[in-house]
Amino acid sequence: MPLLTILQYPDPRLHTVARPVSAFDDRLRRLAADMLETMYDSGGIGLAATQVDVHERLIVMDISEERNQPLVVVNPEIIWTSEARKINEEGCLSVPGVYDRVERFESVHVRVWDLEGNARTLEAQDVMAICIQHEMDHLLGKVFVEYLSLLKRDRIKKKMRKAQREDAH
Ligand code: K1U
Ligand code: ZN
Repeated sequence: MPLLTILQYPDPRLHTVARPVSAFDDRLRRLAADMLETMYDSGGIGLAATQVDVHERLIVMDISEERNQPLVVVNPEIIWTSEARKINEEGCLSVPGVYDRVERFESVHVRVWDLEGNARTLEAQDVMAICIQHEMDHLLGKVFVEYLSLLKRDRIKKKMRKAQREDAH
C-alpha cells in the first residue's frame, strides 16, 4: 500500500474545508488503509484526509502505546463538549518540529461513522479528546498554529518555508 504525501504548512490546500463522505465503498477503505500506513510511518497519533490533499471528512487515529489500535472516523460531528477546557502541548505532521500550547475542551462526545456506514458515539477524553479536536480542525481547514499569536505564526511560516527550500536542493 502506498505512503501518501503529507501537505506541509503553509500549503494553502491545508485550508480547504472537507465535504462529507457520501459513499462507504472500497475506495474509502483503501484511502483509510493508506492514511493509517502513512500515519504509522510518520510516527503520528492521528491524520486527517485534508493533510493528504483529499478533502473529505475522514480521520485515522491510534493513540495506543503499542500502535495496534487503529481507529477510522468518518463524518465526525461534535454533539457534546465539557465545560472544562485544558491547555495541552500539540504537534502536527504538517508542521514538523513545531510544538506549542493549545486550549481544547477536556472531553467531547462525537457522532462518528465507521467504514461500513455504521454510526456510533465516541466519548473522548485525555489524548483522544485532544487528537480528535485537532483532526476535526484539519477537516475545517484549520491548522493548530492558527491558535498561536500572529508573531509566532509568522516565525513558523518563515521557518517552514526555509526548510522546504533547503529540502528542495
Ligand atoms: O494531525 C496531525 O498532524 C497528527 C498529530 C496529532 C496530534 C498530536 C499531538 C497533539 C494533538 C494532535 C500528531 O500525531 S503530531 C506527532 C506528535 O506530536 C506525537 C506523536 C506521537 C505521540 C505524541 C505526539
Ligand atoms: Zn495536524
